Amino acid sequence: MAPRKIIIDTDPGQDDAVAILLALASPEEIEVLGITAVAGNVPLELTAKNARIVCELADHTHIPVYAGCDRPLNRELVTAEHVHGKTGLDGPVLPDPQMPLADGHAVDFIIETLHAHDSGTVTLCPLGPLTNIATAFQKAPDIVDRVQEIVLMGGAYFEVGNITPAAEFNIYVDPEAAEVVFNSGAHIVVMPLDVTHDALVTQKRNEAFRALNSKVGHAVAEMTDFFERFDKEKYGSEGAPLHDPCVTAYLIRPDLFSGRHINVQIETQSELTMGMTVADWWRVTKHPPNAMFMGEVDAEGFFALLTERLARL
Ligand SMILES: [Ca+2]
Repeated sequence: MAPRKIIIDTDPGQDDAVAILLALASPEEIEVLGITAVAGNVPLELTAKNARIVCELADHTHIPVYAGCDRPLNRELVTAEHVHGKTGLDGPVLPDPQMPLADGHAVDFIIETLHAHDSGTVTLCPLGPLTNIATAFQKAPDIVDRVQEIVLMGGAYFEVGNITPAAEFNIYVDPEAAEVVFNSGAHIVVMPLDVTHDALVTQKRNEAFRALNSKVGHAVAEMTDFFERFDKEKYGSEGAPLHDPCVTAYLIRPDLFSGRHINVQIETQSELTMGMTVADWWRVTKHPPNAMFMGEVDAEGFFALLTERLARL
Protein backbone atom coordinates (compact mmCIF):
# COMPACT_ATOMS: atom_id res chain seq x y z
CA MET A 1 0.00 0.00 0.00
CA ALA A 2 1.17 3.53 -0.76
CA PRO A 3 2.07 5.59 2.29
CA ARG A 4 -0.61 7.87 3.61
CA LYS A 5 -0.06 11.54 2.71
CA ILE A 6 -0.33 13.83 5.71
CA ILE A 7 0.09 17.41 6.85
CA ILE A 8 1.19 17.73 10.48
CA ASP A 9 -0.26 20.86 12.11
CA THR A 10 1.63 21.41 15.32
CA ASP A 11 2.73 23.58 18.28
CA PRO A 12 5.94 21.84 19.45
CA GLY A 13 6.00 20.95 22.37
CA GLN A 14 8.10 17.90 23.39
CA ASP A 15 5.28 15.47 22.66
CA ASP A 16 4.68 17.10 19.26
CA ALA A 17 8.38 16.58 18.56
CA VAL A 18 8.10 12.85 19.28
CA ALA A 19 4.96 12.64 17.10
CA ILE A 20 6.84 14.26 14.20
CA LEU A 21 9.87 12.00 14.69
CA LEU A 22 7.62 8.91 14.63
CA ALA A 23 6.08 10.05 11.33
CA LEU A 24 9.45 10.83 9.75
CA ALA A 25 10.75 7.43 10.85
CA SER A 26 7.88 5.62 9.12
CA PRO A 27 8.09 6.35 5.37
CA GLU A 28 6.43 3.04 4.44
CA GLU A 29 3.20 4.12 6.11
CA ILE A 30 3.44 7.93 6.18
CA GLU A 31 4.46 10.57 3.67
CA VAL A 32 4.79 13.96 5.38
CA LEU A 33 3.84 16.56 2.74
CA GLY A 34 4.59 19.44 5.07
CA ILE A 35 4.48 20.71 8.61
CA THR A 36 2.37 23.71 9.58
CA ALA A 37 3.08 25.53 12.82
CA VAL A 38 0.42 27.16 14.98
CA ALA A 39 0.52 29.16 18.20
CA GLY A 40 -0.24 26.97 21.22
CA ASN A 41 2.14 25.55 23.79
CA VAL A 42 4.38 28.53 23.07
CA PRO A 43 3.99 31.50 20.68
CA LEU A 44 4.15 30.96 16.91
CA GLU A 45 7.70 32.19 16.51
CA LEU A 46 8.89 29.38 18.78
CA THR A 47 6.61 26.63 17.41
CA ALA A 48 7.76 27.46 13.85
CA LYS A 49 11.36 27.30 15.03
CA ASN A 50 10.87 24.12 17.06
CA ALA A 51 9.28 22.29 14.12
CA ARG A 52 12.45 22.96 12.11
CA ILE A 53 14.68 21.92 15.02
CA VAL A 54 12.87 18.57 15.02
CA CYS A 55 13.23 18.12 11.24
CA GLU A 56 16.94 18.80 11.54
CA LEU A 57 17.27 16.42 14.48
CA ALA A 58 15.88 13.71 12.18
CA ASP A 59 17.97 14.89 9.20
CA HIS A 60 14.75 15.57 7.25
CA THR A 61 15.53 19.13 6.17
CA HIS A 62 13.60 18.70 2.89
CA ILE A 63 10.23 18.79 4.70
CA PRO A 64 8.66 22.24 4.20
CA VAL A 65 7.73 23.98 7.45
CA TYR A 66 5.19 26.82 7.26
CA ALA A 67 4.24 29.36 9.90
CA GLY A 68 0.51 29.74 10.43
CA CYS A 69 -1.85 31.60 12.73
CA ASP A 70 -0.27 33.43 15.63
CA ARG A 71 -3.43 33.64 17.74
CA PRO A 72 -6.80 31.92 18.11
CA LEU A 73 -9.77 32.93 15.93
CA ASN A 74 -11.21 35.42 18.40
CA ARG A 75 -9.38 35.11 21.68
CA GLU A 76 -6.08 35.97 23.26
CA LEU A 77 -3.51 33.19 23.10
CA VAL A 78 -3.07 31.00 26.19
CA THR A 79 0.29 29.16 26.32
CA ALA A 80 1.71 26.31 28.41
CA GLU A 81 5.29 27.18 29.31
CA HIS A 82 4.52 25.76 32.77
CA VAL A 83 4.48 22.31 31.13
CA HIS A 84 6.89 22.60 28.19
CA GLY A 85 9.40 25.16 29.45
CA LYS A 86 10.30 28.54 28.09
CA THR A 87 11.30 27.33 24.60
CA GLY A 88 8.57 24.69 24.29
CA LEU A 89 11.27 22.08 23.73
CA ASP A 90 13.10 22.36 27.06
CA GLY A 91 15.18 19.33 28.02
CA PRO A 92 17.82 18.56 25.40
CA VAL A 93 20.24 21.18 24.12
CA LEU A 94 19.48 21.34 20.38
CA PRO A 95 21.04 23.75 17.88
CA ASP A 96 19.06 26.57 16.29
CA PRO A 97 17.70 25.47 12.90
CA GLN A 98 19.60 26.25 9.71
CA MET A 99 16.72 25.41 7.38
CA PRO A 100 14.51 28.40 6.56
CA LEU A 101 10.76 28.57 6.94
CA ALA A 102 8.94 27.82 3.67
CA ASP A 103 7.51 30.86 1.89
CA GLY A 104 3.81 31.49 2.35
CA HIS A 105 1.23 31.04 5.07
CA ALA A 106 0.43 27.63 6.58
CA VAL A 107 -3.28 28.10 5.86
CA ASP A 108 -2.60 28.62 2.15
CA PHE A 109 -0.31 25.59 2.10
CA ILE A 110 -3.11 23.46 3.59
CA ILE A 111 -5.61 24.74 1.01
CA GLU A 112 -3.24 24.41 -1.96
CA THR A 113 -2.15 20.92 -0.94
CA LEU A 114 -5.74 19.70 -0.67
CA HIS A 115 -6.48 21.19 -4.09
CA ALA A 116 -3.35 19.74 -5.67
CA HIS A 117 -3.90 16.12 -4.59
CA ASP A 118 -6.73 13.79 -5.52
CA SER A 119 -9.77 14.24 -3.31
CA GLY A 120 -9.68 11.93 -0.29
CA THR A 121 -5.94 11.31 -0.34
CA VAL A 122 -4.59 13.84 2.19
CA THR A 123 -4.96 13.41 5.96
CA LEU A 124 -4.64 16.31 8.40
CA CYS A 125 -2.93 15.63 11.72
CA PRO A 126 -3.52 18.52 14.14
CA LEU A 127 -1.43 18.30 17.31
CA GLY A 128 -2.24 21.76 18.70
CA PRO A 129 -5.08 24.27 18.76
CA LEU A 130 -7.23 23.95 15.62
CA THR A 131 -6.77 27.55 14.44
CA ASN A 132 -4.94 26.80 11.16
CA ILE A 133 -7.35 24.04 10.16
CA ALA A 134 -10.48 26.07 10.97
CA THR A 135 -9.09 29.11 9.13
CA ALA A 136 -8.39 26.97 6.05
CA PHE A 137 -11.93 25.51 6.18
CA GLN A 138 -13.42 29.01 6.45
CA LYS A 139 -11.27 30.42 3.67
CA ALA A 140 -11.84 27.52 1.24
CA PRO A 141 -14.90 25.50 2.34
CA ASP A 142 -14.56 23.22 -0.70
CA ILE A 143 -11.46 21.57 0.82
CA VAL A 144 -13.45 19.96 3.65
CA ASP A 145 -14.79 17.25 1.33
CA ARG A 146 -11.31 16.68 -0.06
CA VAL A 147 -9.82 15.73 3.32
CA GLN A 148 -9.31 11.99 3.72
CA GLU A 149 -9.43 12.15 7.49
CA ILE A 150 -8.52 14.42 10.39
CA VAL A 151 -6.65 12.56 13.12
CA LEU A 152 -6.19 14.96 16.02
CA MET A 153 -5.02 15.13 19.60
CA GLY A 154 -7.46 17.06 21.71
CA GLY A 155 -10.30 16.93 24.17
CA ALA A 156 -11.21 14.55 26.93
CA TYR A 157 -14.30 12.95 28.36
CA PHE A 158 -13.65 10.72 31.36
CA GLU A 159 -10.38 12.53 32.11
CA VAL A 160 -12.23 15.84 31.75
CA GLY A 161 -9.50 18.51 31.61
CA ASN A 162 -5.85 19.41 32.04
CA ILE A 163 -5.72 23.19 31.54
CA THR A 164 -8.99 23.83 33.39
CA PRO A 165 -11.05 21.33 35.42
CA ALA A 166 -13.28 20.96 32.34
CA ALA A 167 -11.10 21.36 29.25
CA GLU A 168 -8.09 19.92 27.50
CA PHE A 169 -5.46 22.46 26.39
CA ASN A 170 -5.68 22.26 22.55
CA ILE A 171 -9.46 22.68 22.51
CA TYR A 172 -9.48 25.26 25.32
CA VAL A 173 -7.02 27.56 23.53
CA ASP A 174 -9.28 27.91 20.49
CA PRO A 175 -12.75 26.47 21.15
CA GLU A 176 -14.29 28.38 18.22
CA ALA A 177 -11.80 26.77 15.85
CA ALA A 178 -12.53 23.36 17.36
CA GLU A 179 -16.23 23.95 16.84
CA VAL A 180 -15.65 24.74 13.16
CA VAL A 181 -13.66 21.54 12.70
CA PHE A 182 -16.00 19.24 14.66
CA ASN A 183 -19.03 20.62 12.81
CA SER A 184 -17.34 20.54 9.40
CA GLY A 185 -18.54 17.10 8.35
CA ALA A 186 -14.99 15.86 7.80
CA HIS A 187 -14.18 12.37 9.04
CA ILE A 188 -12.51 12.89 12.44
CA VAL A 189 -10.52 10.60 14.73
CA VAL A 190 -9.88 12.03 18.21
CA MET A 191 -7.09 11.10 20.60
CA PRO A 192 -8.37 12.60 23.87
CA LEU A 193 -6.70 12.65 27.30
CA ASP A 194 -8.62 9.43 28.01
CA VAL A 195 -6.15 7.72 25.69
CA THR A 196 -3.03 9.83 26.09
CA HIS A 197 -3.05 9.62 29.91
CA ASP A 198 -2.45 5.90 29.44
CA ALA A 199 0.56 6.48 27.16
CA LEU A 200 2.91 7.20 30.05
CA VAL A 201 6.68 7.37 29.72
CA THR A 202 7.67 5.22 32.68
CA GLN A 203 11.29 5.07 33.80
CA LYS A 204 11.72 1.83 31.86
CA ARG A 205 10.31 3.33 28.65
CA ASN A 206 12.48 6.43 29.05
CA GLU A 207 15.54 4.20 29.46
CA ALA A 208 14.60 2.36 26.28
CA PHE A 209 14.77 5.68 24.37
CA ARG A 210 18.15 6.47 25.94
CA ALA A 211 19.43 2.98 25.16
CA LEU A 212 18.95 3.68 21.42
CA ASN A 213 22.19 5.55 21.99
CA SER A 214 21.55 7.88 19.07
CA LYS A 215 21.11 11.63 18.73
CA VAL A 216 17.34 11.13 18.46
CA GLY A 217 17.15 8.58 21.30
CA HIS A 218 18.98 10.87 23.72
CA ALA A 219 16.93 13.92 22.68
CA VAL A 220 13.63 12.07 23.18
CA ALA A 221 14.76 10.74 26.56
CA GLU A 222 15.76 14.25 27.67
CA MET A 223 12.52 15.80 26.37
CA THR A 224 10.34 13.28 28.16
CA ASP A 225 12.49 13.64 31.30
CA PHE A 226 11.76 17.35 31.25
CA PHE A 227 8.00 17.36 31.13
CA GLU A 228 7.75 14.32 33.34
CA ARG A 229 8.53 16.54 36.33
CA PHE A 230 5.35 18.46 35.75
CA ASP A 231 3.04 15.47 35.36
CA LYS A 232 4.52 13.55 38.26
CA GLU A 233 3.78 16.51 40.52
CA LYS A 234 0.33 17.11 39.10
CA TYR A 235 -1.06 13.63 38.75
CA GLY A 236 1.30 11.54 40.88
CA SER A 237 1.62 9.39 37.76
CA GLU A 238 4.58 7.19 36.96
CA GLY A 239 5.62 9.28 33.97
CA ALA A 240 4.65 11.93 31.44
CA PRO A 241 1.84 11.24 28.98
CA LEU A 242 2.97 11.23 25.34
CA HIS A 243 -0.14 12.90 23.95
CA ASP A 244 0.61 13.77 20.33
CA PRO A 245 2.47 10.62 19.22
CA CYS A 246 -0.84 8.78 19.62
CA VAL A 247 -1.91 10.55 16.41
CA THR A 248 1.00 9.39 14.28
CA ALA A 249 1.00 5.94 15.90
CA TYR A 250 -2.65 5.57 14.85
CA LEU A 251 -1.67 6.08 11.21
CA ILE A 252 0.77 3.18 11.49
CA ARG A 253 -1.08 0.83 13.86
CA PRO A 254 -4.77 1.77 14.16
CA ASP A 255 -5.33 -1.59 15.88
CA LEU A 256 -3.55 -0.23 19.00
CA PHE A 257 -6.54 2.05 19.67
CA SER A 258 -10.22 1.53 20.31
CA GLY A 259 -13.10 3.91 20.82
CA ARG A 260 -16.61 4.85 19.81
CA HIS A 261 -18.08 6.66 16.84
CA ILE A 262 -20.12 9.30 18.64
CA ASN A 263 -21.30 12.90 18.65
CA VAL A 264 -18.87 15.44 20.09
CA GLN A 265 -19.80 19.07 20.68
CA ILE A 266 -17.52 21.88 21.81
CA GLU A 267 -18.46 24.29 24.60
CA THR A 268 -17.87 27.87 23.42
CA GLN A 269 -20.19 29.86 25.71
CA SER A 270 -19.67 28.99 29.36
CA GLU A 271 -16.63 30.58 31.02
CA LEU A 272 -16.74 27.76 33.57
CA THR A 273 -16.51 24.88 31.09
CA MET A 274 -15.05 26.69 28.05
CA GLY A 275 -13.49 24.31 25.54
CA MET A 276 -15.04 21.19 27.02
CA THR A 277 -15.51 18.34 24.55
CA VAL A 278 -19.02 17.18 25.34
CA ALA A 279 -18.77 13.62 24.07
CA ASP A 280 -21.94 11.56 23.88
CA TRP A 281 -20.07 8.40 24.91
CA TRP A 282 -23.23 6.76 26.26
CA ARG A 283 -25.24 7.82 23.21
CA VAL A 284 -27.92 9.54 25.26
CA THR A 285 -28.76 12.06 22.54
CA LYS A 286 -29.95 11.48 19.02
CA HIS A 287 -27.23 13.77 17.64
CA PRO A 288 -25.49 12.05 14.75
CA PRO A 289 -21.91 10.83 15.28
CA ASN A 290 -19.25 13.23 14.00
CA ALA A 291 -16.08 11.71 15.44
CA MET A 292 -14.35 8.45 16.25
CA PHE A 293 -13.55 9.23 19.90
CA MET A 294 -10.84 6.93 21.19
CA GLY A 295 -11.01 5.51 24.70
CA GLU A 296 -8.20 3.00 25.00
CA VAL A 297 -4.66 2.41 23.84
CA ASP A 298 -2.46 -0.67 24.05
CA ALA A 299 0.34 1.24 25.82
CA GLU A 300 2.87 -1.61 25.63
CA GLY A 301 2.31 -1.95 21.89
CA PHE A 302 2.47 1.83 21.44
CA PHE A 303 5.85 2.18 23.18
CA ALA A 304 7.25 -0.88 21.41
CA LEU A 305 6.31 0.69 18.07
CA LEU A 306 7.68 4.10 19.04
CA THR A 307 11.01 2.76 20.25
CA GLU A 308 11.43 0.49 17.24
CA ARG A 309 10.74 3.38 14.82
CA LEU A 310 12.88 5.97 16.63
CA ALA A 311 15.77 3.51 16.32
CA ARG A 312 15.62 4.02 12.54
CA LEU A 313 16.48 7.73 12.74
CA1 LIG B 1 0.82 19.73 20.71
